[in-house]
Parts: sequence; C-alpha cells; structure tokens
Amino acid sequence: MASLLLEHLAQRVLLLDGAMGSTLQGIDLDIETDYLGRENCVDLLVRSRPELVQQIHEGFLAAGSDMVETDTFGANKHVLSEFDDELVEWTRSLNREAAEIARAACDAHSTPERPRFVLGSMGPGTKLITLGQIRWDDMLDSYREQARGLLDGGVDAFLIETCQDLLQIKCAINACLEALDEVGRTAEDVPIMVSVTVEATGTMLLGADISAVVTALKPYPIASLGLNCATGPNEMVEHVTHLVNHWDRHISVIPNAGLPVLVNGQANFPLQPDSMSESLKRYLSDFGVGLIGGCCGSTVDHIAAMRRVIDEIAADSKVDSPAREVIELPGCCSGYSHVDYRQENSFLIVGERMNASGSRRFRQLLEAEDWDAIVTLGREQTRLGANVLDVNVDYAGRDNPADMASVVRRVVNTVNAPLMIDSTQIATLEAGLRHAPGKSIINSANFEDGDEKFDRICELARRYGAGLVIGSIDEDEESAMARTCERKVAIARRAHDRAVEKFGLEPADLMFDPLVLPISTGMDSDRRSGLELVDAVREISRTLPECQITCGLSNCSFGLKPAARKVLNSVFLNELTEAGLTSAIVHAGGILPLARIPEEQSAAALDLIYDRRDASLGGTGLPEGVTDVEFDPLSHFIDLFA
Ligand code: THG
Repeated sequence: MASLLLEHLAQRVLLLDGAMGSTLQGIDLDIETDYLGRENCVDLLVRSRPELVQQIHEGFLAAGSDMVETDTFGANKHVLSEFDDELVEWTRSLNREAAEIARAACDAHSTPERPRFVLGSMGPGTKLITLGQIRWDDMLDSYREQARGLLDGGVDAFLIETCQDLLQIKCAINACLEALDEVGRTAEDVPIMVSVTVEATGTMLLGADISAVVTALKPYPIASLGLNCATGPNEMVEHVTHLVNHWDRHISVIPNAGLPVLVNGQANFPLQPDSMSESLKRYLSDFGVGLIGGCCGSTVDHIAAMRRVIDEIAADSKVDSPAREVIELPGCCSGYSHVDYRQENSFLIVGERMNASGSRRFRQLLEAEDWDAIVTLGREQTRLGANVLDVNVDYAGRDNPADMASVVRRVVNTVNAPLMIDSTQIATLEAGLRHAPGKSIINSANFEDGDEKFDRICELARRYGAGLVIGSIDEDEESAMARTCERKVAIARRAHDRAVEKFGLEPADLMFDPLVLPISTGMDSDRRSGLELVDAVREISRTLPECQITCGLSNCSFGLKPAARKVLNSVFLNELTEAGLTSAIVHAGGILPLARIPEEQSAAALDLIYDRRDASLGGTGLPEGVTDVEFDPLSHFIDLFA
C-alpha cells in the first residue's frame, strides 16, 4: 500500500503544526483532573482532556497545517515509568487515543485535494543509551509499544523527533520497523521521519555533527531527515545546507520561533510570525526543503504566516522547486563526525592494536579490566593516524560480549573515531554495535559456516546501519580460506550479490577482505600468497568498483624480525593500494614511506611478494651472478635484516 502522504510530499511543500508544549503552557491545567495526579505529564491530556487536545490540533489545521503531531512526545514506556507502573500499562492505549484524536481533527479539515495527515510524535525520552542510562533492548521495547499504539490509532507516519543521541534514533527506527512488521505493513506505507536537534553549539547534545547524522542514518529506510527545536531558523542554515548537498531524501526544517531568551526565568521566543516565515522562505525557494513547521514558541499565527509563504511560492511560476544534486559521501562515522571510506592519496587506516589476539598489551589490559588504559590505547592510535579503530576482544575464558560492551561504551564517549567491531561471534558483534552511536563497520562475515551465519551478520549490518567486511572464506573443506585469486574474487562476488540483493546493503558499504596470508613461512604452499592477493585486489576493484577493499596487512609478515616486518608490510601495502586496496588494518604509525626504505630492501621485498625465484621472471633483487632457480627470495630478504 503506497503512502498518500508521500504522494503529496512528492508534489508540494507540506506544513507541519506549531508547538503543542508551549501552547499548553498558556492554559491553566489542574494536577488532579487534567494531569490525573501526575504533574506535567502532558501525554495524559489525550485521556483527561481529549477535546482540548483536538481543539489545539484544529487550531493549527485551520491556520493551514497539512499535518499535526500527536500529543505523544513522552508517551513511551521508559518515560511513563518515571511516573508510575500503572502509566506504563497505558502506553499503547494512550498512543492509540492520541492518534485517534489527531485523526478526528484532520478528518474535520481534509478535502480530497488537500488531505491532512497525522504524524505520530516520538520524543527522545529522558534516558540515553550512549550515556549508559538505558539499555538498547529496554529502549527498543519501550518505543515498540509506543509505535504499536500509534499504528492502532491510524497514524500516517512516525516522526522520531528532537533527537539527541544517534543510538536512540537507530533504536527508535528499529522499533517502528518491528511494530510495522507485526501488522504486515512497511515503511513504504507508513513512512518514518526523523528530526534531530542541533544545539547552538553546532552539534547534537551528545556531540554528533550533521555529517555524522547523515552518515549514521542513511542506511535506514526513512523518508525524511531534518532539524527541529533548539534554535531559530537562521541558526540552522549551515546544517540544512549539508542536508541539501548530501541527504538524498526529503528534508524537514522545524525551528523554534527564534533562539530562546530567558525573561524572568521563562523562555521567550523572539521571532514574530512574519520574520519567522520570511526566514523559512529561503529554505523553500533556494534549498528545496519539502517540510516546514514550528517548534517551541510557534503559535497558530506563526503557522498562518508560514502558510502564506508556501502559497506565495507555489503561486509564483518563476520559482521552480530547485532540483537538488546530492553528492554521496560513502563512509562511516563516530558519534561525532563522518569519515570517508576513500582517503585522498592514501588508504583508510584501521588501527589494529585493540585486539586480544594481536596485541599482548591489549590482552593484559583487558584481563586487568583497565578501561582507562584501553581508551588511551585507542586515542594513541588516532594520534598516530588511525581513521578507524578495530576492536577485537575474542579471548577464551572471558565473557566476550560483556568485554565488547565495556570497551565500546567507553571508547565512543571519549575517542573521535568510528569503530570496526571485530569478532567471530554474533553476540559479541551485536554487543559492540548496540553501544556505538556512529556508523560502525562489522568485521567480518564469510561463508565458512555457510549462508546461514553470513545472513545473520548481514541482518546485523542492516539493523545497526553498519558497513561490513567480508572475508574470502567459504565452506570448502580442504582450504576454507581462499588462496587463489580466482577463489578470492568468486567469494567476493557471491557475497556482494547476496548482501545487496537479499539484504539491501549498499555496495559502497561492503569491504572485501581477500585475505592476507603469511608470505614469511618459507613453505611452498605460501609462496604465491602475495601475488594471488595483489591480483585479487586488482580484479575485485575492477569488477566491483563501488565496493571497498581492506586487509589485515600485518598477517603477511608473521614470524619475521620487527624491522623486516615493517619493510615488508610497507612495500606490500604500496603494491596493494596501487592495485586498488582502499583500506588496511595496520599498526598505525608502523608504516614506512617508500622513500625511507633502502632500495635494496624494497627490491628484495618485491621479489618475495611476487615470488621471483628466477631472473627470467623479472627478479630485481638477485645478487650479482645468481640467475638460477635456486634463488630464494625469502632467505635473501631475511638476510638483509640479519
Ligand atoms: N582481516 C580482517 N580482520 C582482521 C585480520 C584480517 N583482524 C585481526 C587481524 N587480522 C588484524 N590485526 C592484527 C593485529 C596485530 C597483528 C596482526 C594483525 C600483529 N601483532 C603482533 C604479533 O602478533 O606479532 C603483535 C605483538 C604484540 O604487540 O603483542 O602482528 O586479516 N578483516
């Protein structure tokens, strides 16, 4: 079933209503009869004073609103539980009644040409996951119950609004999707809209800037994204401009009636109806914003002034709604800011040090539960140039999901770097993802245990809006890890098709890892590992150009002396990036620029990487006079570091 609201939004600007909260503040309400004994619980007015709530909706509709928001800003289980347990039981029915009241108001003002719409308001609540005040599961359960009630009452869309924490938004979107799924509906027929609050400081309360908001929310099937509350329309220009340039769906702008000024302890909103609507005008005529409305301080008169501006622009045939050209920015983000997957003249550096099997120091800190030192380890890596931090706590004998939660919870509040959540276990991956406000990257999925586990990890990527590393491993009993270019490429193709077609993941969010195997062992079976990898990187980059390619670089040199490792890792990385590698999991700061590696060493490293055992194969590091097949590039390379 298609959404009538979306049909109208595709054709014209839609006007929301003004502020329910500040309108109610002007009305004398009784604690016992109106608030049913729960002071300031405005969500209860839909039960105690339905005619009053409907009258407020109708006031805005008469002034020209196309949509009204239900009086359910705090009507979720976790907010209502702060009053008493009885209210928690009412969550679903309060939401249903609120939606029915708004529906009745809309019905009284709808015409066939101009139907009016009910938006189910879902506020941020009083506890945030990122601050450790509530768990993902509890918030999900709370919002799901609210969403069920809003659907019972027949809302046309959900409006997740006044958001302060990216994790809260991801959780609320999932709650809406689950509630829709329960009744066999989808976000195509009841759209989900999201509106964040960017404070006067330029970020959301918990620090996300608008670039992080776009990146974290783009994976979700939401119909619109915009801003509400905190400031007036003029203070929002920079953030709305970012949306105009980088957000590929509808944009909403719902400011306060100016930046509030405190007068005798009361917030006073300085913008009068005409100046507010003039300020909003440019968003319509210059930016192509599709939804406007008023937040705190916006009265019926403000809405009437906005109506006039919208109608003026629609009637002015000289003003076309500007076609937007959106520049996609494939990438991930921390809880604070966006990071491009493709780094100019470089590769995406993923710091490898927070790995219980790859770093003795990290393992010791984990065992000591020295979280502060672990955070410092993360911060050090960003100082050394890491763009993203890999976190792997897999370690026998400990509670891995609990460790993952402990590390991620702390790192996200103190280090500005997106995370690569690294584990072989679903529960550990999920523990990390539900504590990371930004857009993380899951490391990793593969086909070692067949399609079923691969699918479960794709499902995690979808639910948490994450990127996904996919390793070239499949069910092959002899050698699950692909050793040849051909198999590496075939597994990447299989994974790409499944992740994109079955789970709707974006190609740009897939990062193939064709697997670095050691070329440092001297075993015949390992000799071609470097060569096969370079070829595979080139082929994946050619055939799946939108996707990313990463690898755990340090694996190539296991067992060699530190100085030899550094050289081999650095030379190999250069070959791989030239072949199309976009990212690598490395010891940030441990990569040498080629110019600083002596010619003899880099030539010997290349012979090892390309397995040049014979001068006729193009070996460049052969000692004078040696031309036969006895030449062993590995021992030659090792000897240089003796
Ligand atoms: N692909 C993907 N993810 C990965 C890997 C990969 N994650 C883990 C690993 N491989 C990448 N991370 C590391 C981390 C450390 C080392 C190698 C790879 C390493 N550690 C030293 C050692 O073991 O000699 C450190 C010693 C120490 O400090 O104790 O080399 O391939 N997708």
